[in-house]
Amino acid sequence: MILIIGYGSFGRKVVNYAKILDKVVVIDKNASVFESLEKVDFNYIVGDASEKETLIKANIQDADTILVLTNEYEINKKIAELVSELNPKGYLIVRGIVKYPDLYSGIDVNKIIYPIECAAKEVIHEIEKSKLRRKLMDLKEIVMDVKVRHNNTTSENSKLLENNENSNRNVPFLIVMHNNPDPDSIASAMALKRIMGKWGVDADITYGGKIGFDENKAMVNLLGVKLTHIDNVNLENYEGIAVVDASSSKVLPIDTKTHKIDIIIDHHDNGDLTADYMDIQPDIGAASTILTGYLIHLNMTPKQDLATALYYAICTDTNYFKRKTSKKDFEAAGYLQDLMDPKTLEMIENPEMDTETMEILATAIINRKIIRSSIALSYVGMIKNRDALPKAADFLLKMEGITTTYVFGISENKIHISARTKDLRVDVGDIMKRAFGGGGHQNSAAASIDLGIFESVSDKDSLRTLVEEAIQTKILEVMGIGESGEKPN
Ligand SMILES: [Mn+2]
Repeated sequence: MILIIGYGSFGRKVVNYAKILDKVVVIDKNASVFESLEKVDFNYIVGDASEKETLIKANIQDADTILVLTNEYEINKKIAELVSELNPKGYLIVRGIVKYPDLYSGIDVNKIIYPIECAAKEVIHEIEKSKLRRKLMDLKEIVMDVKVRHNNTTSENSKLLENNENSNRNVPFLIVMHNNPDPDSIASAMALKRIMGKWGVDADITYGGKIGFDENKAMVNLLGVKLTHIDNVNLENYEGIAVVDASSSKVLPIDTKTHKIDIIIDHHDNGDLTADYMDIQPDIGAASTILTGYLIHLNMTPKQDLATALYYAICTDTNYFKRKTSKKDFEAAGYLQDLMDPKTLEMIENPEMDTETMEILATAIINRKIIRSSIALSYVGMIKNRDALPKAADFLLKMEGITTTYVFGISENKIHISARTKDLRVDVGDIMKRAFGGGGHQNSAAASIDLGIFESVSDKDSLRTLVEEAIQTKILEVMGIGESGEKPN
């Protein structure tokens, strides 16, 4: 049984819903509130609920839930006291007032509700929705404008087009990802392309640098994402440019001085670019979260491939929710989790390792030199695939007792060094910078230096000794550690 005390406008609403759930008994001291009812399909008692007798008459001991909803707060408090005394097992919900947050202190109340605040929150939620609606209207307008401009130029050049089979002229938009695109940029580009597609506007996706990391390659291959390297793109063929997961000219493969950007959707706060449409939300952990919000608002339930890409993107950009993660990132990931394909995700996260990488990992373990029992240095010799170095540096970090790793090898007349640490007192970014002019973060960094005079050394073993010596000495010097493991004076 649900006992509801107070049959005002709020109580009335609650009674209407509660009737569906269970038998309802209502108490109100004012008989007239019941008289106006056409049909009364619940039990009620006219009386003062702040008096014990009234509550007993309503069989308070049988109530599973008791709601105290009058708008007289002192009376609510008195009733709550009585209720918790007469039916301590019942779930007690009371109406509160923000002005007096301590009103019910000392009383065993299960839940205090603030009806006005609830309504206000809902309004705010609607305002947010209306803002997003407006944003997406603006986005659509810009996309459609580009399409119109594109159609005009295309018809002007139609004769030219007939003679040029390689022309991309029928695709108006180019979505540009940052150099060496990561999962967030790839997924965001995929989502934006889908959205444009829904509006009847085609887009190509391009990137600069390379798609590094086996996980990213696996993502592109397994999800069948069509990407074109910027070197194979003729920018003049496109009428509009959209940029995702970036807003800084430094990380883009196009000259932003000569090419106008129409759309920027990003979550970084260090941007220097502007566009007709800009949605930059630095509080959010991944650009894919912003685009997931777009898809939801547009009623475009993402298909499995896109859902998997967006989910993986949010996971990696927030480092599996350990880095900067907002409520919206969690909500988007929760929404996508039901739509993505866990098997594909598993394959993306654990891509097959090529033989060379495995060999380099093995060499890194065999060749390791341990300094001060926590620093591992390892020279892996000549390598074809530089991506293996950071993997080897990560891998060595898993060894017991090792907190800082440096793995280096030679490729294309350069010595490449990858450094990792889980020791917060060590800043490998700074060490790589000071030692070799490299860079990175506190916990992961890299550097490349010319082989220089070592290039003339043809004997493999001598080269090994020289390179190993030189790199090791420099690193330890910058770290302030002598080879014996002691700090030099
Ligand atoms: Mn991102």
